[in-house]
Amino acid sequence: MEMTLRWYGTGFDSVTLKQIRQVPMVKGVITTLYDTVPGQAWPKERIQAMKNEVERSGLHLAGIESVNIHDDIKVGLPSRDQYIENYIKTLEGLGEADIHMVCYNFMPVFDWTRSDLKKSLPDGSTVLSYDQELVDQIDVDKMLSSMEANANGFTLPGWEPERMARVKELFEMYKDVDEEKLFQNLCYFLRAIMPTCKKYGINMAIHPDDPAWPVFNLPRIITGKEKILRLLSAVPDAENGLTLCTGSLGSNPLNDIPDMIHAFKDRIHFAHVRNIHHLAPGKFDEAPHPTSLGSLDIYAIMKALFDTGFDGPIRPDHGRMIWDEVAMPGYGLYDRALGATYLSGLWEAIERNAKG
Ligand code: DNO
Repeated sequence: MEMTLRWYGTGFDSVTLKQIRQVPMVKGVITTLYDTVPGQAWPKERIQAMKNEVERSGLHLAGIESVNIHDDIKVGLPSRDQYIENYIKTLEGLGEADIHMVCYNFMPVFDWTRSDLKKSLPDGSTVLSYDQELVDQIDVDKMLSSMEANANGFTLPGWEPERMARVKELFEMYKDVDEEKLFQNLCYFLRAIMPTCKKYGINMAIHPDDPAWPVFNLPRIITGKEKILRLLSAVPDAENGLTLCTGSLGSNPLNDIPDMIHAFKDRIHFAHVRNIHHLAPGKFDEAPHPTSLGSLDIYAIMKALFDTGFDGPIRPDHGRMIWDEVAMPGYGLYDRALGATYLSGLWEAIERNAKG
């Protein structure tokens, strides 16, 4: 595995490449062109400039999170073919720049959803949290303004202001899209891009839905073992794989993540590892990474990744906000650096034990 940190790019992130370079064991970053919009073909010069900037700092560009998918592709409109063509152009640019992993999601309207971006814990830190009862009571507009108001001035990933400005229209677009239709549209998209992925050796890593159940009555299809296995077999190419996000899949306590890792094995192309604390059905806080501080067995998760020979990029995921840091919610430096070091320590112990 390659330990990485997510980085949003100069001008979009409070964390610098220099700081990331100083986190023990972190060798790479996962980044993106944060100011591109879904559906746009990424200019090759910009891809190369992004890569050069990362490499100048002594880090490896280990993959992209995300190349977002245009809603017309998710809804399955006739215009999707044009957007798929643009996506393919972006993949060609990435392949030519020697970038081989792309994380994306297929969630309608919203990417990840939280009801609170700054919940205080007894130790004075703040975390992201989710409470289905609260979400059921608020309307979408209120949700948008509270996400924006609590984001410390940052644009949250997947909550692009241009798209959110037409959120009502987006809901309208999805009104006839049920789970099956969404699934078929995903397969259509994947089948169309697979030849390019093969040509350039690009692994596509779909991100699970977060939380792992439908929100605002929108369909969600990447929520558990059976549904993910269905996708992996519907498009059986090795390049069609998964981002194993423990926090997203782990939001549903019925998801047994080590078991899923064994079931998906070499189709896991990227891993996001973080802990969450289940409080009640549909209600959880994000938690510090160590096993004993949350509900997920992070040791068992890392061991399952090791035992299945996982060799892709991995990153600590959302951290708490600690030590008075001001950053994009979930993406401060300090707690993610602690997370990276903890995960690297677990890996070292697991590896040395395996060697005897
Ligand atoms: C949130 C992230 C997601 C993720 C996308 C992948 O913090 O985990 O925004 O990057 O769903 O496309």
